[in-house]
Amino acid sequence: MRRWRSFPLFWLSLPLILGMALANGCDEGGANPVRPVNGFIEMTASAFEFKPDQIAMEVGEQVTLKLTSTDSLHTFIIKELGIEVEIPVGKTATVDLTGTREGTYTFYCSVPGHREKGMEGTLFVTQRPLAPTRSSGGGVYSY
Ligand SMILES: [Cu+2]
Repeated sequence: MRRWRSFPLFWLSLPLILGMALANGCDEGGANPVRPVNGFIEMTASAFEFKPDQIAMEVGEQVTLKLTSTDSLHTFIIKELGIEVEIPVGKTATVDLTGTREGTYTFYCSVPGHREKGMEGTLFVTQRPLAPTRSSGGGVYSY
């Protein structure tokens, strides 16, 4: 009988526990990079963040990044890839990421002070996963 008395307490605390877990999940939402949908990734720039700030694609994938600013002039820079575009308010700036090589690239806004306040993010370019079907013995690709 005593066991049953403590039972409701458990159920009462359950939403609390779940709620905390969910809140945590939201905080870490940025940890899951956004992937292209139909070849596009849409991103907004505002003072002082990119949304999403983590994006991912595969080598050889055709990806166009669509950038819009919600407040003032921002830029989108990836030094290693020679990408430098301005994002004026009211216009969509596009960046062609097709053919980007495997790697992890940092992008940022070059308007003075913006990067320092957090306007940066990461582009992950990964190899395509190997096809599950293997034609010959070893199971490892040889070139
Ligand atoms: Cu900016």
